[in-house]
Amino acid sequence: MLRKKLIAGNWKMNKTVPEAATLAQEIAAELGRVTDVDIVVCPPFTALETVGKAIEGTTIKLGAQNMHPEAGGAYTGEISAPMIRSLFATHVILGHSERRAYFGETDAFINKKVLAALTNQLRPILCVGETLAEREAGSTLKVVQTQTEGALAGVTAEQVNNVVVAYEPVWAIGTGKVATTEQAQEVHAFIRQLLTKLYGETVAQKIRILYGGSMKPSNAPQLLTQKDIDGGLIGGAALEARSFVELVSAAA
Ligand code: 3PY
Repeated sequence: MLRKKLIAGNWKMNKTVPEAATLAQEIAAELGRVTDVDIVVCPPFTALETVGKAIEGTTIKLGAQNMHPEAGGAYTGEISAPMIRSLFATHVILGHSERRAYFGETDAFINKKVLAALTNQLRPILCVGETLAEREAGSTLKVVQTQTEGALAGVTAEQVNNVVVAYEPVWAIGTGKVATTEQAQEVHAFIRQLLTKLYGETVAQKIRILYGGSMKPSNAPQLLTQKDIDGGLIGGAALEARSFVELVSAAA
């Protein structure tokens, strides 16, 4: 089964609106006609509309970095799926380890968001991954299983086609450390096996599983040749057009 590679940029809490516009224009100029790799950019909420305009008419898709599960109401500071959809975004990153660690997000809460995103025609990029302590304790696969099953509870086989999973070992995020190709492929293969158990072979073979955690032009080519690595969720290297373009080339 040939899965089209996907490269998604997670800009995190970076870029003012003018800075985001500049980066988006540069990316659109270089990558706006690419069709052999799917490309998603996920700026901060404040820049969604501006970036959306900069990539309008190109093949590049827009994603948010988070959302609240409710459609609206008294949730000061939060943003809902319909709000994100109204800006023509198609994707939303959910369950990033920074949200889990700094904002106490649980698998149950992430599950609500996944279900709400799907109901609102947003494709979740669901992040899972273990901490260094969990890896050293030998519980990587168990942690990834609990997070994946927890986040996907109640998601049907038909809906899961719209989910992208991102394996992001927490110890490789913002640390410059990257999982070896073997470490990454082992977990990706495990996630696909788990998806096979949950949804059957045909569905699981179609789901894209991205690697995230210090992926950059120097390590991407090797990671992207692995059987179950279908692209990348990119942090730092997505903040500069040149490196993002190189990552997309590595995936082509
Ligand atoms: C990173 O590469 O640092 C990420 O967290 C991507 O989401």
